Amino acid sequence: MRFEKILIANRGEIAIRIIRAAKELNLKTVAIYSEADADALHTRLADEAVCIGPPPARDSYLNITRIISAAEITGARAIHPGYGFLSENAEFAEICESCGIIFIGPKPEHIRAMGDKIKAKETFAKFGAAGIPGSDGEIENIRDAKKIALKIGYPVILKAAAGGGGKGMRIVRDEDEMESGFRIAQAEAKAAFGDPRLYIEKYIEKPRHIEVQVLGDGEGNVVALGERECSIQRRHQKLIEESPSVAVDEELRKKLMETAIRASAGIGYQSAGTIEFLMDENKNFYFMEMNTRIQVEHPVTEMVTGIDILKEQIKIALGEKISFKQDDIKLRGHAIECRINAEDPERNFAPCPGKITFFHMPQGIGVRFDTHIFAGYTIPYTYDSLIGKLICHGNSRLEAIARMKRSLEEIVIEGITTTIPFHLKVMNNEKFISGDISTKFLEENFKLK
Ligand code: MV4
Repeated sequence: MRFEKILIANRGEIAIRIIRAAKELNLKTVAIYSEADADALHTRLADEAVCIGPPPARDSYLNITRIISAAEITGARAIHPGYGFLSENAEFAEICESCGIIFIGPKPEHIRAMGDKIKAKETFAKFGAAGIPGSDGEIENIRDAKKIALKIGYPVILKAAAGGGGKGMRIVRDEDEMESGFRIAQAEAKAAFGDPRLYIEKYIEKPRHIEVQVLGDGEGNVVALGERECSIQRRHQKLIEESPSVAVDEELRKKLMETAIRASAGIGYQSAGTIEFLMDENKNFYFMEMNTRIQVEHPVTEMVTGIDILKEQIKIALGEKISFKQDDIKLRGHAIECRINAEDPERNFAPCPGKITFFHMPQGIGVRFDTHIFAGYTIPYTYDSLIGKLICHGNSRLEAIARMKRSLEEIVIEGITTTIPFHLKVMNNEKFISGDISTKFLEENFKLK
């Protein structure tokens, strides 16, 4: 590959993950950082680092003008946005393009199309990835909502077209609840996204969240890297993910991957992406959303496929073909990820930023810890509380769980409170061990709100 330089428009563990991939591809790296991150590891690991502003994200990691300036000053030809921040901002992707900078991610029109959940559902249905039964498109008023709900049967769920992540969502259990439910969901959607449009679906009571990782080259070639089970969530924040899912057998996996490939190839998707499905208790699966970014939980897929998703994503953006075929992909063993947050699980997961006085890394066979922390590092209160991702691989799910348990016991983080004790409880939970999980798992077994 030609000599190139890329700028990483992010911070924390994902910035480091991107720097590592870039280095292995012989690319030079430019970190950007806010004043709160002057001592952060990503600024030290990159070849160059540019301070782009004060701590608030809108003045730094979300400030498009400053980020583009940093790329121009340092001569970076490409920008990787990571996850969060500007990663799903179609306008940012367009501005990069118009400045002659490669946006390492999907085409702007795909980011935009998938950001509109009604449009995404419509598009995917056209390619044979059926969504959950409900309204065809927007519902404009309470009368129409009631009419559709009667047809599909209660309970139903109202969702924001611009939504995702649970905002502007309302479960409606009978006709009496529709009026208030509709008004609240609409108001929330308008406040959160500036877009009040809603759609309606049959509510699935105890679904699993199953997602398929894809890589596309933009010319209709798409590979699927198996599925991830992400049902263990609290307030729409994933806490534990694994691959493969215990609920998916060979036959179902084939169907899920075929569906994901057909739809992403159909739209000509380029880059790494994730197709989210909801699966009901009878193992019917429905398309829910497409995430047009590299995701936090991508390492579990890397561990079972042996494929470096970040490197593939960067290579695709720089115009290379995907270096393997669908038939080359072999899933080996089982991987689990625990997100370690600087939060107090005993106090409703309240953030606990502060100084890390001592740190010991978990090690040994099958253990990976993606983190930006080190002894002496102070976690700023300005950003989210993810401080590391512990990923354990084993030949079987039970071996991966045993490895996760011993790694959670091995790791030492002193000076702050973390979610490590919570993860140990889950790893020792009988239902988790047997694979009896759903998006209701934490509510039902841990009395969390
Ligand atoms: C649903 C659902 C049940 N039925 N849709 C939550 C976030 C948003 N992306 C979609 N979500 C859901 N949509 C229907 N028709 C249940 C959820 C849901 C959920 C989904 C995935 C993971 C965790 C969840 C927790 C609560 C609700």
